[in-house]
Amino acid sequence: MMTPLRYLFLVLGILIGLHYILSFTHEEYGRATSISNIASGLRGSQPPYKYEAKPVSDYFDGNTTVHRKANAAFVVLARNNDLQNVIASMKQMEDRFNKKFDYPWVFLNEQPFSEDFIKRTTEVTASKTSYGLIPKEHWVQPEWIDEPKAAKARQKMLENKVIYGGSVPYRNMCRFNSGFFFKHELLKDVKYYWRVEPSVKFFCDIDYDPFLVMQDGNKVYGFTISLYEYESTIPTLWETTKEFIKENPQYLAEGNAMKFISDNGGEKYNRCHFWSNFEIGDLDFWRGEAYTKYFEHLDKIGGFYYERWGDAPVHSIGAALFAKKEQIHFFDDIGYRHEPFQHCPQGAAHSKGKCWCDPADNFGMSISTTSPSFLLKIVP
Ligand SMILES: Nc1nc2c(ncn2[C@@H]2O[C@H](COP(=O)(O)OP(=O)(O)O)[C@@H](O)[C@H]2O)c(=O)[nH]1
Ligand SMILES: [Mg+2]
Repeated sequence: MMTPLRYLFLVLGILIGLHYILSFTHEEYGRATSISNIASGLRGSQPPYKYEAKPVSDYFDGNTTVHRKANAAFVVLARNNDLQNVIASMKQMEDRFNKKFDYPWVFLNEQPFSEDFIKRTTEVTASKTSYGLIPKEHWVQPEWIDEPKAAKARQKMLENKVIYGGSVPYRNMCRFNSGFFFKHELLKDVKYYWRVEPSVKFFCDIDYDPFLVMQDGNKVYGFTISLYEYESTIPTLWETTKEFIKENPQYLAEGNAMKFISDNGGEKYNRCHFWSNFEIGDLDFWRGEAYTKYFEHLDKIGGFYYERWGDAPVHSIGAALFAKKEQIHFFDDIGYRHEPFQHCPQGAAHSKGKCWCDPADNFGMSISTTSPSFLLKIVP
């Protein structure tokens, strides 16, 4: 005879048996009903809020097993009121790259940074941040510039609607980026830099170290977008450059990238330049004798103020003439936007980087084979 108690034990036994069978055969069921899970459910959920560093071998391709780092830093030139846009760029760089690689940030300004700027930019990264004041002589219009002549040039550019044509601060910035940022005290012991501007976008995960690409390949300049400079901002830049080369032919590198910047062996500048709001470069290259002498020559002539020479064509010409072609690197797999253009990696690079940009919206693609970055690749 089955008593009610026996029925109860039988049903319980069947239930426990079923539970064990399901736990072993269905992983999800097992996880959901484990004692620890039920207990943590009672305590409240505890997601992994803290980022856990992956083993270094997970994000270095190939054979690298030891964690190597370059002597490098991000460099951000900004004003206090650029703060919100600086933070937006930084956050993306941190998320896509730097929280794994831990490179320091260096901020430069001709005015002292505000407490708020320092607090917010420190907050958004776990890496070291430093804040530098730019010495006056690296920033303001030098005394050898004939101001009435410069003012006349600015007025003419304003009338002709040349972008930033009437601005002195913009010219100071271009001259500083061309010839001085790499001399700043905070960068004197640093070898490689990555320039980051406010309001830029980084579209893809960067799971390798571009600084090591520079170091291991003995490269001096890295870019993502190249385009044509406005003629009206640099009418005499190439003539001035040719003068320099004529007087100092010893500085021209063998196997240089003259073909990137000139279609007729140096006779004329074709206005191709690397878009310098993105740069990964070797500070020692800019501090070297060839570029230093070149910049001094340009600075004495005064075209930063009598015209509106940008740091992009000046850096590009410097890199193309004083480095070997192979020392200039196209970071094809770094998705990047600075208004109004972007570089969006294509094909396998797009999926590898889990990029969120539209591959059809790619500056290099829109001008296809006339793109300077394409030209650079085919230059023999
Ligand atoms: N401290 C400082 N930074 C500046 C000044 N003007 C421009 N910048 C920075 O220089 C870089 C280029 O300036 P931006 O306005 O982006 O010029 P654009 O990219 O050519 O339109 C950015 O990193 C700016 O934050 C300035 O007067 N003072
Ligand atoms: Mg900009």
